[in-house]
Amino acid sequence: MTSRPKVLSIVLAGGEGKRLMPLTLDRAKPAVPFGGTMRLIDFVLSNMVNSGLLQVAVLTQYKSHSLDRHITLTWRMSNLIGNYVTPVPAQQRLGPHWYQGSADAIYQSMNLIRDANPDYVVVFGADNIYRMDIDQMLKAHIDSGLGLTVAGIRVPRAEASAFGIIDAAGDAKIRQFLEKPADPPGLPDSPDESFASMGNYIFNKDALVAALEADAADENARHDMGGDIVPMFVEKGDAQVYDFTQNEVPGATEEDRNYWRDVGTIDAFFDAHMDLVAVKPNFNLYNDEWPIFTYQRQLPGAKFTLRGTAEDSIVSTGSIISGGDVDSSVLSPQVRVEKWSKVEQSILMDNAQIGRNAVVRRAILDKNVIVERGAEVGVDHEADRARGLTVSSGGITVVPKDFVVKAI
Ligand code: ADQ
Repeated sequence: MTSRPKVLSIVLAGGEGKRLMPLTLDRAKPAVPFGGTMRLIDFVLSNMVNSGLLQVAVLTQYKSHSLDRHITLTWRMSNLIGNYVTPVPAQQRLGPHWYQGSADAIYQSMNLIRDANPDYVVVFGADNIYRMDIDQMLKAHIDSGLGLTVAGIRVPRAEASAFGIIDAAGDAKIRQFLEKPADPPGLPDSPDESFASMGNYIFNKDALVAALEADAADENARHDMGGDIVPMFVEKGDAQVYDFTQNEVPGATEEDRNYWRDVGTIDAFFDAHMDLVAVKPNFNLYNDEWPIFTYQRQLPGAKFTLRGTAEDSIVSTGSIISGGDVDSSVLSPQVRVEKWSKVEQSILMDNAQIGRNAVVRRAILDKNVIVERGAEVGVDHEADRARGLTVSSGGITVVPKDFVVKAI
């Protein structure tokens, strides 16, 4: 029997998520709630655990309190057999600064790599919605004999400037890598698409350590994984791409096979929720062959009274729909929707309270928001802005945590 290679997984969870404001006002982006009961980081951690990668370090930094609490409550597994998911806060160990970029975050946590002494290091981002069997990518990495494998996916060229763009000239070897180019090149067989990095990497341990040390010594570097470390491997001809369309996850449907979304903006975050509530969802949360794990509080089931309805929606535990109508929406636990109110195409996070005769349309309500009797959100964008609410370029109104929307 060949022995299993030793793998340390690192999740980069220090992103600020400025473009998700105000949802990231007082929480790190990976801690932003998603899909009613989950948080963004649950997707990568579920993928790791389902892939059999059980030694995971989560590097946190920015406003990490709720992220640390979530990881500790949800993800602290038994350490009896030496496996663990552990949050590692910014340590300020090597110099006066917090992590400067994602590469610096790993460099400053080098002791973790030294202690674990793995053959391979899996480094994944924490902000994306997808299912992936990472073991298949690891096998492709080991077979290649190269120092780095980057997961890649085709994206519309119009959106590609937000990503690292890969030129693999037809085979797997990466010829060129451009981090967030202003004018991303299209693909030879599909000019309106570009091949993007998913921000997920597998390294040979020694090659990663050498690259991080070279990067740390370079005063002009941004100390960024996509901006500095990946190009270093590409220049040496030591990087390949793993095409995500090769990845097979059990229980995937025709609709959600190889689904991957970056939810870095309010509009993308909103659209990914709408993908969940379609009758044939583009992303199927109900695939229990590859479960997405999260923390669940003990709450009674959702209750519908006084002819309250919900159609094409997710309604989480502890919620009460008392006479209102909910359509194409995602409701977190303990939401209340009162008589004669309407909630359409919206995301209501924990404990949102919708009063009688209120209307909530194409809106995201953060935790504990109260929409008072007769008040409206998302109906008149000028009125929304006048209250100090954010309206995205796609026309989604965002109400920050604890805000009270009064009737005008
Ligand atoms: P971005 O997501 O824009 O692009 P970045 O902001 O560095 O890159 O975030 C990557 C991951 O690292 C996220 O999970 C984030 O939370 C985390 N992170 C950022 N700074 C950190 C820090 N200082 N400490 C710890 N964690 C940190 C990246 C790649 C692109 C790729 C896209 C895909 O750089 O090449 O196309 O991801 O979404």
